[in-house]
Amino acid sequence: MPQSEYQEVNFDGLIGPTHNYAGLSAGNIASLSNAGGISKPKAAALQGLSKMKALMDLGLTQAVIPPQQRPDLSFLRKIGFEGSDAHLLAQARDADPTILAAVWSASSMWAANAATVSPSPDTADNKVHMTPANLVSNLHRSIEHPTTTRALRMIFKDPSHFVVHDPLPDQARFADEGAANHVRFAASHDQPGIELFVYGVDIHDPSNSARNYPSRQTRAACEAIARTHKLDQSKVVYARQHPDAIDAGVFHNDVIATGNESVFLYHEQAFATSRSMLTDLATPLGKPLIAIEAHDTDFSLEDAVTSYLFNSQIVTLPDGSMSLIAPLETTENPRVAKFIESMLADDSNPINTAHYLDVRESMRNGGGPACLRLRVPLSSTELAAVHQGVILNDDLHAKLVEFVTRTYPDEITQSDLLDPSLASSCIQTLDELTQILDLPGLYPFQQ
Ligand code: SUG
Repeated sequence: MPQSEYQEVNFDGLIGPTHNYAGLSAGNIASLSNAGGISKPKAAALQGLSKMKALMDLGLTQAVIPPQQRPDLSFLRKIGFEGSDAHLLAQARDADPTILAAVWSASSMWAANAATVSPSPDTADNKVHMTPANLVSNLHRSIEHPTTTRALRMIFKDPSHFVVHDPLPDQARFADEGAANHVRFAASHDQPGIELFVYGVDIHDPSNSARNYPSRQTRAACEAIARTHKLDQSKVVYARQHPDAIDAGVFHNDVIATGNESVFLYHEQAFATSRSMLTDLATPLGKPLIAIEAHDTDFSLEDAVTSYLFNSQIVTLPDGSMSLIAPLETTENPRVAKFIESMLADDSNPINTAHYLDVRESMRNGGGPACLRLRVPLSSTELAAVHQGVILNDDLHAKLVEFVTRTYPDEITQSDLLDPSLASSCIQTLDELTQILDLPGLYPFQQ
């Protein structure tokens, strides 16, 4: 398959061996309703690897981001727990089981929250800029960014092409959830893009806030990233998440809207911002914006949240057509299934195929296909400068499948989080992974 000069590369988070259901995310309905359930880490990671292989087999370039060191026992020591590993785990459970669960969470699998990415055609210095997300809204996610930053700096290490910024200040005022609240539009991936930043919190306009559930992304974070990434401000658009959508379980914008090149797929209740946003996006694009709006009469916000249609990936295939990479759950809702069918049949948009993938283990924690990946548009020169150990090919895929099958636990329950031998075997597993991906020294325990 000929590689085009410029392409979007998907970096998927490899699901880690400690994947579990702890109900840690307020406002994320799947996370809350599956709290305390039995997780299947091995099946979860194999589902993620099958998704990566499916994308690779469509002719797309696919890469892997390793999971994090979990459990993070150093965090428990930092907040005053002491003694043997068994003692530490038991003390944390007695003090607050959600702290225990936080240090075991495999939440870095949702790589869409790893960073915000601005590709080189959009930035004043023609470099790819990335800002790891501080994820301060949730304890279990706020401990991801040090390792995320290190991993991104190891993968995108060539300073002549890549700038991996420090995360924004670790404060609620700059709460940042990464690419899950960011959509880039462009006539094609190699053209200068329009970057849409979506937020739920604006301290200067508190009136329009969600009431029941937390809003995670701040406008201040969006504005800071647009500055540090050296974006052309005339090509930056800000939009506010609709508070009713957040209250219906839309904790990230990628649960209700997505885009690819000049296609914008969203639900009519996604945004509180006026419809002039569409003009703001279309004017600098240099090509008509193809807006596909799902109406409440097609399906409700609740249908959007349970089916995760908008958490599909829309990808441009090597032949120039677009495909929808959707979660299997979309086929189980007749209204959503019908909407997809008519979208595929409609020649006024370029999406004409769909692939339905089983990522159910991740879905039960509120993570669909798009959550599992960080997209990075790259030129062929930039792609050649990426650490090649993480680029998926048949050989690496087979190695990772063998590794996961041999080393990952079959199941984890919440009581397993007290087990120090599970803790040490998960750490050993990660040690082997850094050899497979050729990322020595990635984890704190290796330094
Ligand atoms: O941050 N779930 C994640 C899901 C993230 C999905 N990502 C995007 N939409 N891009 C979250 O809420 C649940 C963990 C638990 O409950 O065990 C969790 O963290």
